Amino acid sequence: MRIDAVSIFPEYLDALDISLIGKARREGLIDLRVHDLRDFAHDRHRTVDDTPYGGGAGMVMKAQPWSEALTHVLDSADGTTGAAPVLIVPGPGGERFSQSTARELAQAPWLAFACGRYEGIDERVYEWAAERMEVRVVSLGDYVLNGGEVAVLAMVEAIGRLLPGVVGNAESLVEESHEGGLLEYPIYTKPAVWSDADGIERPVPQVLLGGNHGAVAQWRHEQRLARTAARRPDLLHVAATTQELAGLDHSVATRADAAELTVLQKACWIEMVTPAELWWGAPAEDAAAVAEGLTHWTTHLFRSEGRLVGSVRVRRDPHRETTWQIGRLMVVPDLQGRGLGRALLAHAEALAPADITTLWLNTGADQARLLRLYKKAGYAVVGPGENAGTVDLSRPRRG
Ligand code: JEH
Repeated sequence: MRIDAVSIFPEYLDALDISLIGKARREGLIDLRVHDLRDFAHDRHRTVDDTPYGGGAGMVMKAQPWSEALTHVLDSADGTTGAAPVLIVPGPGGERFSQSTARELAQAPWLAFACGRYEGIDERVYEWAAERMEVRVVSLGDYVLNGGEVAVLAMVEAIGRLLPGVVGNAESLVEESHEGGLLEYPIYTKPAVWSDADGIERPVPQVLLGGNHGAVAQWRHEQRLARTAARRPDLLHVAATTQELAGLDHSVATRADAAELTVLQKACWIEMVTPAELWWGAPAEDAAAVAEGLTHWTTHLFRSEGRLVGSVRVRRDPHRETTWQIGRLMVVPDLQGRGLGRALLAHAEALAPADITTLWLNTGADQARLLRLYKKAGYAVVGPGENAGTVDLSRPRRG
């Protein structure tokens, strides 16, 4: 990937020589070129700012040095970059930068960053640039920095590590934080008991030392839920958005819900035509198997006056990162046919992160009412499922 950055403090970006991004530059995976904006100011003092029209505090960056600097960048286009870069202008009033922004920008062959200072850049620079390239004003978060350089360091690092070959371990990219909408679990390394400087012995949680992989996965999932509830409760409340589910209590399933979920599963498939053994395990699963499933999926529960009436589970496809898997859509038999299933599906779809391009489902081939529901929602059968007697369905995320 080709990256250009323009700044009045080019040394600020020297940090990009270090560590993984520095290594990627030396290996030629990232071609980062930093430009000094003052090289494009032609007066004795190399002036890049002036007072704001209409009054107000501080100084504004002049249009002329910026248009010349960006022209210099545009003129360096080559066979690998395409005609023009995507221009990213960090600013406190921009769209919020997120992991999905990073994923999106990592697809571009050429990015250019314009680091403002003072109160920002003359508005006519944005108009001028937009006539020549795609321009995005992007903010790191809701706090005020003194300029765009720190934002560029953060964005280049977030984007750079997504480029093929930059982060050695491909798995570390799959296992990103926020997967399934939850925060990450706590991590530990040796020694198993650490004596701190006050002589206090701090052991690693026992479950991690036992070699019981199922127990470890369950513990980690519970830790993720507890942390998310404590630090980012907003991530647990996407449910409220779906109108039809507004009257129900929403929660994300924990191991404590496994028994109840097992009962719901059996109730939902009791009238199945096909013998349970012939297709996916759902009706046959015991509480332990259901609990195991909770560690690989985020399962959303809906209750009415405490009673579990419906559930659906979601996750990013472990093998295709832009596919969102939806499964185990269940509504208690006495409430079926009232639109709850459709609402659960909409809820599961709404949970998909922004970079998801494909929605995917698997169901029993004989589940006529579910198949009708999915087809009405725009899904098409794409082939037989992994388990006998099941089919896979999918649809593009946007119609
Ligand atoms: C800041 C680029 C170029 C300071 C104040 C104002 C806020 C209300 N997340 C981020 N925060 N700040 C930046 C950023 C990013 N990305 C950022 C920059 C520049 C990025 C110059 N500055 C300094 C600066 C004006 N205030 C903005 N307002 C919402 C608190 C009050 C006015 C502009 C530019």
